[in-house]
Amino acid sequence: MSMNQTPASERTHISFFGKRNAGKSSIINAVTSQSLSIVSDQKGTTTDPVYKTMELLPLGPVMLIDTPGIDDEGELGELRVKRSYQVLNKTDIAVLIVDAAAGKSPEDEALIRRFCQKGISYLVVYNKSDLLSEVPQAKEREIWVSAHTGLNIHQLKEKIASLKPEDSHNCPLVQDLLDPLDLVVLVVPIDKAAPKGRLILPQQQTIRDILEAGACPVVTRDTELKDLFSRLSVKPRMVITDSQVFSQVDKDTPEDVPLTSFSILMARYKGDLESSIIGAAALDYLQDGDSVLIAEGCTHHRQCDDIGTVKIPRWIRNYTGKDLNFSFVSGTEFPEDLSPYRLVIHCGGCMLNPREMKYRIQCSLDQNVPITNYGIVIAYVSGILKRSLEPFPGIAELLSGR
Ligand SMILES: Nc1nc2c(ncn2[C@@H]2O[C@H](COP(=O)(O)OP(=O)(O)O)[C@@H](O)[C@H]2O)c(=O)[nH]1
Ligand SMILES: [Mg+2]
Repeated sequence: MSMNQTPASERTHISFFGKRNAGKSSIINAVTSQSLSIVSDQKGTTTDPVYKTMELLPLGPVMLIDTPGIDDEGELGELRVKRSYQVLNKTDIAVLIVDAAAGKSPEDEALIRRFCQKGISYLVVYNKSDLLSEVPQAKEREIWVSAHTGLNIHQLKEKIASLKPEDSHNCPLVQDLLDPLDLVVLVVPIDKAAPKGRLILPQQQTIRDILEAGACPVVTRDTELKDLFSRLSVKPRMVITDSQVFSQVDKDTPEDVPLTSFSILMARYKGDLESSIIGAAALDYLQDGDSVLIAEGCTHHRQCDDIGTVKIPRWIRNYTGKDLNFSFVSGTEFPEDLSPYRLVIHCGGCMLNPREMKYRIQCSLDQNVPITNYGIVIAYVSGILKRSLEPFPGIAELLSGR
């Protein structure tokens, strides 16, 4: 990912579904005016979801997702169908492509029911209209197009762009807690786990959000924090730290300065701060032999990896003193059946879009398995969760009595 691009997790995800050969790939190519997906009259040409970013006004930056057919057959085919259905979990807007001559199939109808159940805005696109002698009048949520002749492709773009995702998150990262010219100290350790030459996404986003509030970010490493405080002539509005150096930063930050972490801000931003606080409290009830699932949103993030597979299990074993079994999943895998687990600990999900993160949380809560995240766990086992929730009115009370 380039630093100059809107991160994938911030883009509206628009997915194209439909039977094999309905023309999903051709439509995406027509919409983006380029040949990105392979088009062919061979069924099952698109075998894995294909991702493409573009600007689609007035929606802004979007992620287009081309999926394999929903009617694929055989062992491999079923796997592809499953992948297509998994794409639903991150879809903000669904576009269902139907062969105009064939009409909607039972699979198409089933998909539309899924869109409705999941509260996903959708549009039905009848493609290959060039093969019809007469193009029917479009009903609501419908449009008749031809990827080949370009008929109504422009209108299709406009129609997609006018569909609003049903629930986009609207809690800001931090700017609602700041006044103009407030000084905000950000603590970013630069150790060997830090990526080379750049800051990680939650840090970039927080800096951007502070600037938007007209406040002033001061970024320092943990090793300079104490000296920084002795040089500042005004009291910072708050300190935001990387979770990994939480304990030290807690000691080095004067008691009257509010302290929180990037992970806690991200959890609030994605709407799962409350469930993850309640989830962390489940650590106190773990018993010998219990299984804990550690889930990571990406596969390539070395820093997360260390935390997830090594540090978190160690901290939890130390905190609970129990003999626990840890299982790990990463990337797009997330088990549908969570019943073997007593607790799910997820990464901050900076690479997942809010809808997918919400889906994973809902999946756990539906199965009565508490779910929390790395940053909250670290704060909890180091005994500073309460302090780090003070900047958020009404939230610290969730821990009262603890
Ligand atoms: N006549 C006609 N054929 C089309 C149109 N769009 C796609 N096709 C053809 O339908 C076949 C399947 O297209 P493709 O985009 O690969 O379908 P997908 O499997 O849904 O991705 C190809 O042979 C395309 O050339 C269209 O608008 N009109
Ligand atoms: Mg295709």
